[in-house]
Amino acid sequence: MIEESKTLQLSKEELAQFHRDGYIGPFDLYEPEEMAAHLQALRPKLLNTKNAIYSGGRTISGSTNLSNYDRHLDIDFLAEHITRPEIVDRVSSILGPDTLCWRSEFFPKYPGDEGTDWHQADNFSNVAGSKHPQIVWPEDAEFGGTITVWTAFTEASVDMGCLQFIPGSHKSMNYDESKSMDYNPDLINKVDKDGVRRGFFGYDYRQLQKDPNWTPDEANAVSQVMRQGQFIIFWSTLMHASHPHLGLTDNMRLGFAGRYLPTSVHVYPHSDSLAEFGGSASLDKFGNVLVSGQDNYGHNRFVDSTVNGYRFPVREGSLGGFGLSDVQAWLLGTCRELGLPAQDVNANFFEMGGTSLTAVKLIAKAEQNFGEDVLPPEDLYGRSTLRDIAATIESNSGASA
Ligand SMILES: O=C(O)CCC(=O)C(=O)O
Ligand SMILES: [Fe+2]
Repeated sequence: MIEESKTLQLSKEELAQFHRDGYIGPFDLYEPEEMAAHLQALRPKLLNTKNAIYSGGRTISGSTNLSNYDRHLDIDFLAEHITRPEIVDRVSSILGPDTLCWRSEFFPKYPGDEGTDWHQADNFSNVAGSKHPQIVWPEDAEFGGTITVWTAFTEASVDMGCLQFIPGSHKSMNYDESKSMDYNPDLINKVDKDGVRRGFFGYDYRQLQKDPNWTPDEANAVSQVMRQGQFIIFWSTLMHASHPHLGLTDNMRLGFAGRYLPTSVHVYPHSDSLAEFGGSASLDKFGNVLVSGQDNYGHNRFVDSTVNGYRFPVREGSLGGFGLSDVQAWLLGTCRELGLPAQDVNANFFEMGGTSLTAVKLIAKAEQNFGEDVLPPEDLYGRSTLRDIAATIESNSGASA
């Protein structure tokens, strides 16, 4: 069991690549025939929005809309999908052991549809009518954004509108999500941008540019061709887009995005409804799904089953499964939150990029969690592998190994 889950974590090399490029994959999840069969069974369920948590009201408009959000809360196959160990273990090897899924979304592209505009999302107030951030990281976190796992429910070729990424672009934002965009569904499929038809589901993402004269560095863009049933993992702060669907085939392209966060992030802290794409929906029935580990913060709402009663399986905190002590697992997760690529307890805090500033933050977090003076600076600087740091905390706090 432990051996099995271990193979699903990202390797040290993959993790380093992810931190450098802002994405990793694609990975195989379903065989194409298997995915095709799931999709066939799924289609009628997608159309039946009776039990969907945002059904009714003003949820439907434009080509993407609120009624295709969070269907993992009412469709069992999607509930299983977002909790698949192949996905969750890889995500939690990036985010730490305690991970939640806060959103899922379909991205359909029909033959002839425009490509998706280049964009980055940090706090997801980007298309929100109210302009409240939808996710808020702890104040001292180096990260922002969310991990997106985009699964190709159909084939995604260049001609059918596969994703495009600009590697390494996830570390600085070219867009200001506090600016507003006008929603104009009449322009969908009608706007040409540097020779390519692109839009953002009725919005024009260029309106959020920090510098109106800047243009994305498309020469460095890479196309993510994926076969049916594969998934790819990327930071939402990565510059991403998709090609138009050229209509050379009658088949649509369908992507399904699951979005993940550590439990330390606040989800929808400022709102009890969503207002996007010209529609709106109450968050009354919304809940996050804990997919791995546990929630030690208590500031988010969770649901433990779908509206139909399917219970979401929770992966054991993927780090805890490897014989790590609680403090070691906490330390690995915390280092990742601080932006360090911590893969195992043999890593050295300073060699993997810890600075005096990150050291101060780590000490403060350790004190917050385990008590005053549990991590004296001289001990942190003297014995700096994560194993040693955890041992220091354990012996000073009386926490058991
Ligand atoms: O599928 C697309 O065209 C866009 C997907 C996307 O922007 C996302 O998953 O964040
Ligand atoms: Fe996106």
